[in-house]
Amino acid sequence: MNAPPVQLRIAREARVAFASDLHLSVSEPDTAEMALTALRDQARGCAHLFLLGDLFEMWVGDDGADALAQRLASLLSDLALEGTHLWLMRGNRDFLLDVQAPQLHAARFSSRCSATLLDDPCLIDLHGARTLLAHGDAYCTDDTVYQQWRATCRQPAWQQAMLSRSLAEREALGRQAREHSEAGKREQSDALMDVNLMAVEAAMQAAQADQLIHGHTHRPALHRWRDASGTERTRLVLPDWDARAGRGHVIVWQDGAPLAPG
Ligand SMILES: [Mn+2]
Repeated sequence: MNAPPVQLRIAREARVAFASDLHLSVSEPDTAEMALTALRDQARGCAHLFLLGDLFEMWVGDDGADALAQRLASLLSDLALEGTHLWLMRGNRDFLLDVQAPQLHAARFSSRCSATLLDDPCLIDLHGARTLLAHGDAYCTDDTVYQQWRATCRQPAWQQAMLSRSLAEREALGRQAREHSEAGKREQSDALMDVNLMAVEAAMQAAQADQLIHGHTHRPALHRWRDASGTERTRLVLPDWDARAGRGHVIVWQDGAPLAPG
């Protein structure tokens, strides 16, 4: 099997910052302040900053960008001016980020951030290691109800139908979907909400990746293990952000490994 090509090579000298699951929302101002401040302070001076999905608690189209989204965009643009390369990935909350439609009269959000949108997953060479970047929800295969929804809401026809609705309608639908998913979460078992290790190994094998970096599960950890074939694998799970719980930080990769937070 031919190894898929890497989309980006990052030299060992380059410091790289990763974050995901900021879940920015005007209803959680403390978390938003904490996340924006940390991004500005910790990503400064890094050669690259990767934001791997769920930047926003809800995203109903690029025309719905609120004051918080504008602040993130200008913060990221400032970092770009200072020389940091910016990369965004969609999550399961902001899956409509950057999706274009004839009815939308708004610039792509990534361009407002001076960032490049990445596919999920995306393979890079990080300090010499083949590294798969993903939001992480695709590997939660035990949650079959969610996977059905994921397949639906990623169909171009579904997305275009959604974006043809008015912004007010989309916001109302988004709020409904969120309430529904919060109620569903409380009823679901813990294991269902985590990644399936077989799905993780299959994805890493297909990409011939040594490392996987993802968010989504809100279970920050650095996992190292050997799979059945004896191949050594690393999986870094990024933290989500919650000011009340004191959770959330930017992970900085330096000299081939993540630095300890703090
Ligand atoms: Mn997520």
